[in-house]
Amino acid sequence: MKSGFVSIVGRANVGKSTLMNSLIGEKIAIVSDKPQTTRGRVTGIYNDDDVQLVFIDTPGIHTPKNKLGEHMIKTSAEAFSGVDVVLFVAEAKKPRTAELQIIEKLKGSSVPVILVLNKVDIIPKGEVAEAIGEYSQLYPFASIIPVSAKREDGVDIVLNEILPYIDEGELLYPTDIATDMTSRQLVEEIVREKFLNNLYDEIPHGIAIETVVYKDTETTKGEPISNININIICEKEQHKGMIIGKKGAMLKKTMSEARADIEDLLGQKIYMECHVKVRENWRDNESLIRSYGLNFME
Ligand SMILES: Nc1nc2c(ncn2[C@@H]2O[C@H](COP(=O)(O)OP(=O)(O)OP(=O)(O)O)[C@@H](O)[C@H]2O)c(=O)[nH]1
Ligand SMILES: [Mg+2]
Repeated sequence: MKSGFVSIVGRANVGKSTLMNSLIGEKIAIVSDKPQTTRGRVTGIYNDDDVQLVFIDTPGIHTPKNKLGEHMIKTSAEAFSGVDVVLFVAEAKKPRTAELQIIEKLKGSSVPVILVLNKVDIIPKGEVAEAIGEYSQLYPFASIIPVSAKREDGVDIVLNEILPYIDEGELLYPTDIATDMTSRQLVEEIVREKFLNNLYDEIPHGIAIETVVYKDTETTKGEPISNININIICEKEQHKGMIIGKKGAMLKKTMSEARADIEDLLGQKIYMECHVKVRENWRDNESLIRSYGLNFME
């Protein structure tokens, strides 16, 4: 039996969470077309007959604009060490400043780094080849693998390249779970994902989900159902209006999309209520950040 930890790092929006989901074959990490979707450490567990890999998806590296951003960057910085392999994800294009800065950080670490060049489905072949050439001059990567995480192309090669660096070891988690996140955390993330997809500009970035009640119970027919009551926290009164929408249409649509995904993931029914609350500038308020569980490194 082999087991080990693999972290996934890179600039925001390059497809780290999409890659993790396709590596483990399950949708655990939320994905959106907006940068800074992932806010903390998200684990995804891969199992086969003789190996268990614990993937650690991290927030995209960016220049923080508030205290929440600083927490996110700290979480990412931790992922450069204390693991068996680092997957460094970038788009299959010439490296940008953010990538060059990440490479500088890698230079201080002795962990093998596999470079995953993503989104090859939308990048011309010549550009991909050029990117491989440039990156190979910059750092002694254990390997460089072009993939399309979205189409699950090349993802099996990434798994094969990881295996030589994984030592003999005991199971780290039971083999029937895909993450160590609680149902409550998964629900909060799915709701946030739907708002990221449905709203624009700063509004979804200023949303946090706070669970008030999470109670597993049974319907009158004896089927399992969870009663969930959440607060949707936003930063401004004006944002609250956008979140609720005309005659409540936005809130209704978003919550019904979330409920469908949550019931799929949990494999049971839920009953979910929500309230929208304003907490001015919560992203710069340490005690609110902590109360929403977003202080991952403390
Ligand atoms: N065309 C294409 N799009 C992709 C691919 N992988 C991811 N994407 C898209 O890129 C966007 C960002 O994907 P995420 O997986 O959320 O990126 P991330 O790196 O986790 O982003 P942060 O959590 O914000 O750091 C989404 O719109 C994805 O659908 C790919 O292989 N091809
Ligand atoms: Mg992500």
